[in-house]
Amino acid sequence: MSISLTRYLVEEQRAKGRIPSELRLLLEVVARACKSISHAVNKGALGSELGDVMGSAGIENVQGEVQKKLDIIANDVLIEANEWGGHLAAMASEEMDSIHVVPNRYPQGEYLLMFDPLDGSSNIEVNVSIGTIFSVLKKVSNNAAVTEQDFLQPGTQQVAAGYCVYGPQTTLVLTVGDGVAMFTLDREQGSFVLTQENVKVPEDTKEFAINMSNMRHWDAPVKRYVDECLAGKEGPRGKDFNMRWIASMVADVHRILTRGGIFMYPWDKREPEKPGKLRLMYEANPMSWLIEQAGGAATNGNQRILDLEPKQLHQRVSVILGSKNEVERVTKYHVTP
Ligand code: P6P
Repeated sequence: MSISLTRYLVEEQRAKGRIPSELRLLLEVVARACKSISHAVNKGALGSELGDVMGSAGIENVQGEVQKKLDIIANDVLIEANEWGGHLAAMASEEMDSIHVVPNRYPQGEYLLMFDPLDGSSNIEVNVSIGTIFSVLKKVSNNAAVTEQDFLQPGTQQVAAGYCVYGPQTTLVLTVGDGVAMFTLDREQGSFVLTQENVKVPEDTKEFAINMSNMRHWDAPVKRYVDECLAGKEGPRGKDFNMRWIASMVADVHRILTRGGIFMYPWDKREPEKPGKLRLMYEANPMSWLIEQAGGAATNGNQRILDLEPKQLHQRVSVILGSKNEVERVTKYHVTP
């Protein structure tokens, strides 16, 4: 008999005492919002009631990236779905400069929700998988007014993290600290059904993911690692490697959780003042926790991503994550060149 997301979360709450009911309710609301986003994404250019949803909204977000209409739709869906439930104090999003405090007309809860509402949006108009990434923290300060400071907690403090990938299937991938579970959307039932649990990332791999066009800008340790992969059987690794780069972190991470691999978006010389391209709070931290919960590893080249003390809500970070032995090798090249 199939197990729904609801039943999985009730078991995590009731049988294992892993999560309180407030967090279970929050995760159910996030999953429902992902279903709505999946519906909007699947309509693609047919989403005509919203005008050119596939195209640009002509607005730049805090990252300086031009927002696609679907980015904004996804952001609004998550905000509207989550603000009335009474389990959140505030939300933060890649698409919003500052935090969104739950309006006074609704009860405030103890959780903080962060998300990248539609990651990989450069793939929207070419019909390639994109996704929503989310991370949940608890508000730990006692001050009544929730501020950005409340969000600045290391990734080890997350109480739930996950993503929903909108691809050939819509799949929600989640951890509450009890391993990683995958739920596939059954469109006939309209519910997420458990299709894999205790997901494990193989410790070794022959597949790496990086944007090779940036090679001339990389630091020496990354260049050394990739050169060794490219040298294949005749080189120091003694085996051939395959390369993938979907330009959608959700899709690349989903592949790694499914069959192993290493994903790298390292610091490079193009914008040396930036530690990396990807954002720590709502991309790297949730993905790193998922990978670690599945037996993989995640560093910024020098240290564990989940241990990083955040200084700013939208701060960026260099990301190396996936199969444990490969991540350790790249990290070793950084630490002891
Ligand atoms: P590039 C998408 O914009 C994203 O944030 C990640 O999902 C993806 O891994 C990366 O950027 C792709 O970056 O420079 O290869 O387009």
